[in-house]
Amino acid sequence: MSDKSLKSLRLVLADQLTHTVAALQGIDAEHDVILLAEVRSEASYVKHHKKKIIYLFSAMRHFAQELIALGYKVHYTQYLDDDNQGSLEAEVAYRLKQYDCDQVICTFPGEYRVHQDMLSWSDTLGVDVDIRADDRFIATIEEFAQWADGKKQLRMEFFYREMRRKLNCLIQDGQPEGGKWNYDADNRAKLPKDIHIPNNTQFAPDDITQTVIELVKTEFNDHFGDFADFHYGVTREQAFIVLDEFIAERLVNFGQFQDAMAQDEPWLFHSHISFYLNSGLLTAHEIVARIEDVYYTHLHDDTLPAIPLNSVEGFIRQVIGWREYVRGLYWYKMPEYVEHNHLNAQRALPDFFWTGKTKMNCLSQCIKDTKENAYAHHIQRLMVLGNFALIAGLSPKAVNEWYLIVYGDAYEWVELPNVSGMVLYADGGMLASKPYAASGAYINKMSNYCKHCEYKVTTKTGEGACPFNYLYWDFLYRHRESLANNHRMGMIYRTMDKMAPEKLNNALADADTFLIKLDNNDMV
Ligand code: FAD
Ligand code: DLZ
Ligand code: SF4
Repeated sequence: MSDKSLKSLRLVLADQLTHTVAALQGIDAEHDVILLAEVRSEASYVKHHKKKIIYLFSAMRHFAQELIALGYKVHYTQYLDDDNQGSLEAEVAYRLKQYDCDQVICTFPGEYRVHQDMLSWSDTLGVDVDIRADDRFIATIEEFAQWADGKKQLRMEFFYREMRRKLNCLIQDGQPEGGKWNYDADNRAKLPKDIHIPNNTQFAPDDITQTVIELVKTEFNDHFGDFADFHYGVTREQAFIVLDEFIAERLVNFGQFQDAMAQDEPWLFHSHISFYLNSGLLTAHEIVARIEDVYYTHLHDDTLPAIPLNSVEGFIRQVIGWREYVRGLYWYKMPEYVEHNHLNAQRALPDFFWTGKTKMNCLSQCIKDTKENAYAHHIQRLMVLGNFALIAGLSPKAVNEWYLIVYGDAYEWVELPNVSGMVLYADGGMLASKPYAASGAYINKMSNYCKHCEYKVTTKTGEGACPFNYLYWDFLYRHRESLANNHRMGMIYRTMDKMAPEKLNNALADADTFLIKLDNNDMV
């Protein structure tokens, strides 16, 4: 517990840029010192995408300026400061002495390794360290554990309903709005040819951001990703503009086209708020309140167009369902979760995940988007990149590291369950009820990628066949023992059993040849 008579050093991490974050609650503005630090250990423990570092450093610098303008005492350690101590612990130790503070107050971090570190600080620093719960999430870690304890199976859908009830969100007279909790079945449309896709919200970099771009060019040039055309918001005000433009221009179509993908269209009808939400510029509570308010305002005002419930419910489910569920699962299952490899996948990550140089157009598109923007939307991450990683048997450690590096919204609490649980089935079904494996037909149904591809999606084996087609059967064949008993996989194994043996053997042989090439990093 913190003692109010003491002078506190209040640590705010790069993903805690919220004015009301726990570490700042009850602050004594006259005496306490707020510390934000750009440190080598955090910026390089994996080689984060250049745009992720630009975004975070610039957002941190803007946040510090706002705090100073509000009258707080702030120590901001810039990356190139001569007395930069290089790690969070060393920074805290040094600034404690510099400002003669008697205690440290921080907010529960987003990564297990940082939390472990923090737990040791009171011993190493010799002062009281108060690690306060992060109340920006809807569910506490304890609430998730209570919900999960004793359950044979954890499923997002049931946890999500608890979150809806907790917030009384989209609920009328105790019943879910419209009579159903989940409208996902309405959210699988392909994009029509002539659909207008609104531009994504962009901001010109200001002086602070320009300075950080120069810093990243010199200090992080060997990291993955492009720095050209940085256009993300870096303040709370800008993050709200992004949210509001999403609500005004894209929410109406978010639901039906949530799973769609299109050539050279990285943004579609998604919200692009994950950078801001995960770093704290926006909070889940305020986003959900805003969306719900807009929904009911439009519903009750005949002069305004109605916003489809499948869009509103679908969006809210992502924010208070999936996001809270993966966070709960992460803390419930760590540290073992990081070690899971249920399908014993051992293959190294092919080089093309970094370069985008592959003949498979869907993958090259998704990697190009990722490299340019530190962003890809959900179905690209899940059904193209993730699906390939799953059916090609790529190692969970390698795949997790890649996802943590390449996305601007990636922190281990949210990245790891999505990758090891949702994509790779490495946790053996703790998060998802079955692997999301799919052949090229799914990608062709949900996108126009195949039209621009050297491979032919309708060819199953042999010359020019789409690799997703034979890798899919090879995956199912390899893992028959562990997957065939899953009742959601039964039908697909019955289909496999009805296949002409020659057809299956051709698929397995093509997969072998392909995987040898993949291991050699030959062009595939
Ligand atoms: P929208 O499609 O507009 O969705 C709105 C919000 O819902 C998102 O901003 C996000 O906060 C939340 N959300 C949606 N799906 C999920 C989910 N599965 N888990 C958690 N939150 C979700 N999201 C991250 O924030 N960080 C990650 O590191 C991350 N890694 C992922 C890795 C894989 C393999 C997969 C399949 C998904 C991952 N996601 C991750 C979830 C999702 O892809 C992103 O949240 C989303 O693409 C962000 O874009 P958006 O803001 O436009 O999202
Ligand atoms: C991701 C990141 C980066 C790139 N840099 C910093 C930094 O310089 N200072 C900081 O406080 N945090 C940084 N982070 C975020 C942390 O690595 C970590 O992911 C989160 O704080 C979650 O615990
Ligand atoms: Fe991807 Fe296959 Fe379609 Fe090519 S044909 S874009 S590899 S799914």
